Amino acid sequence: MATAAATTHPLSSISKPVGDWVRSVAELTQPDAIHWCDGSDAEYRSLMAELQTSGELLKLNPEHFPNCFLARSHPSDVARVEHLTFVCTTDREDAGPNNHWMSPADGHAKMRDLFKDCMKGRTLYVVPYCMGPIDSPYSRCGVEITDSAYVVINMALMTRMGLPALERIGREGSFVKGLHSTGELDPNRRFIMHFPEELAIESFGSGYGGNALLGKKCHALRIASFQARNEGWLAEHMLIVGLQSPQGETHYIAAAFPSACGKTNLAMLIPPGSMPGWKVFTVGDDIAWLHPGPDGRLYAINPEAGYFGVVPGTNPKTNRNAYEMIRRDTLFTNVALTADNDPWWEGLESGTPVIDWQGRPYDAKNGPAAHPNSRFTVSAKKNPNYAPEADSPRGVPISAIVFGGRRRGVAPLVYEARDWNHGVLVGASVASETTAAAIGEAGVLRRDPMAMKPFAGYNFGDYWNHWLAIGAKLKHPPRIYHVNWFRRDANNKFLWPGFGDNLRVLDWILKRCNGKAEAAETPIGNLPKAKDLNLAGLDIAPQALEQLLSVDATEWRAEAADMNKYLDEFGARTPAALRAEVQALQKRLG
Ligand code: OXD
Ligand code: MN
Repeated sequence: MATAAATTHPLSSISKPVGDWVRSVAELTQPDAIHWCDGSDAEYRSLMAELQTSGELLKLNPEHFPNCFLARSHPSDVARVEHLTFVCTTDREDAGPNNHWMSPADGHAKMRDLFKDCMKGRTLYVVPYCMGPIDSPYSRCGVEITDSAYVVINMALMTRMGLPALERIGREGSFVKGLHSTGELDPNRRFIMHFPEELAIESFGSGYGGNALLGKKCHALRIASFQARNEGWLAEHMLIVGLQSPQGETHYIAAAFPSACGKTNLAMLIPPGSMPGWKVFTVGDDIAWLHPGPDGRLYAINPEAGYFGVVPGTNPKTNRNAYEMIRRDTLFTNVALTADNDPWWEGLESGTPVIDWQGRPYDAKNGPAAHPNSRFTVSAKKNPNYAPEADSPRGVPISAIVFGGRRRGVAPLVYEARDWNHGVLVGASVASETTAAAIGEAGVLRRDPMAMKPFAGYNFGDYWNHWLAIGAKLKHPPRIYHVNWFRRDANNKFLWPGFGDNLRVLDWILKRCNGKAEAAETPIGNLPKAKDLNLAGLDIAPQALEQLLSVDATEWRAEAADMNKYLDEFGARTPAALRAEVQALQKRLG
């Protein structure tokens, strides 16, 4: 009986709605014990100890990687499952062709069957959390109920978790209800359901981050995007980075890229040696909540408090900050091990793996040593470039919005939208090659508008309309850009060095925002000429630059036609203004 479950709650701040909900979930799931999380250090240490005793966490070499641990997930549970992720709205059209849909009644019935008695023999953890600075009017709270201690410690690193959140929920009354159980990890009994009209999430059968840490993709993107439309703001799949020029002027940029396309690297960028005086501050690496501010500018907060980053490829050359950051106080998931019990991953460029991510002796015949979607979880405060403004309740003003995708051709290194509405088309046209962040074939080109294909909690037609409406409200809207760090030559080699050198492109963007840089007008938007980019100290062939900054009208005519076809999928919900933007583009292309 749930009522007999041993309950720990030294908390006086449990409001009736939270208490009632926890009680009803306990009745359904029948846990052996209920643990109310207070977010204290003692609680964190005790959960870490329990996870080590149970073998779910392995301590890594304490001399090389102090306070670092390794978790291994089930081999069938290593990424987000988009085909099992549903948005349950009363009207199917509200979820749109961009989401899998189920009626709320069917969704609840299906999940009730899965959750029934699923926590017998387990502990039910109640995890109150706040997405965003605890004292920000832009932040939103939730409570995740889970039977996974691994999820609790991840939520403790990724969100403002514990008593202050519970107290805020008590004051506000409303909160997002997230119910999660790892179930039996059976891929046939795995569903991630969203009920945006009820501010509720139900996730069963997966322990993987994006499916199980409900504050992240489920709340801060899918539910929040729906809420944001009703309330007049935007919840976006964007990093937020502050850039201080050698002249001491700081601007903030928000940038949307599909999963595993380098958002964390850009958010933690290290300026190349040939660009002295630049400073970079990370506000966020994955999600931005954007609000029109009282001065007519757009302000951003990062709802998260930690990073759940892709590990492979991280090394002192690609991202020294991240490399240093994850050498202590970090939780690794699905990386390999060296003989010294150090974590190892492809692209580390030192050490040798002896145990693969599944705990087997490493054998190249079995594939990569670390899973391509292996992850680190670490508190944002460990980032040497953590922006103090990341905790500011009012957020940071955004000067430019940057969209990007992973494309071997067509999209140039950078171009600038003509105005906000054109920028909405630029964002809506983002296309990218798929990556290991989601189950399915990698490397397939797909449309991923605003990098939100897996995360928009409602119909993209309505979503674009909302973007247009937000622009109309802003007296000083950010300028909008598109970048492509991934363009390749005829031999399939990357044309642009990427990483720290991306600052050269951001430098041009900021100069444009300040009216200090020139651009060439093209049918797709404004491009720098090679002379407008700071290329000092960069070894790049003139032909490579020419290719990076070229716009092929034939390719772009095909691109525009494809975009029109894509917009057709959303029928009458596609805004007329977006159609008009494609027509104008086609006219310019001739
Ligand atoms: C992520 C993702 O984990 O986008 O951030 O998949
Ligand atoms: Mn992401």
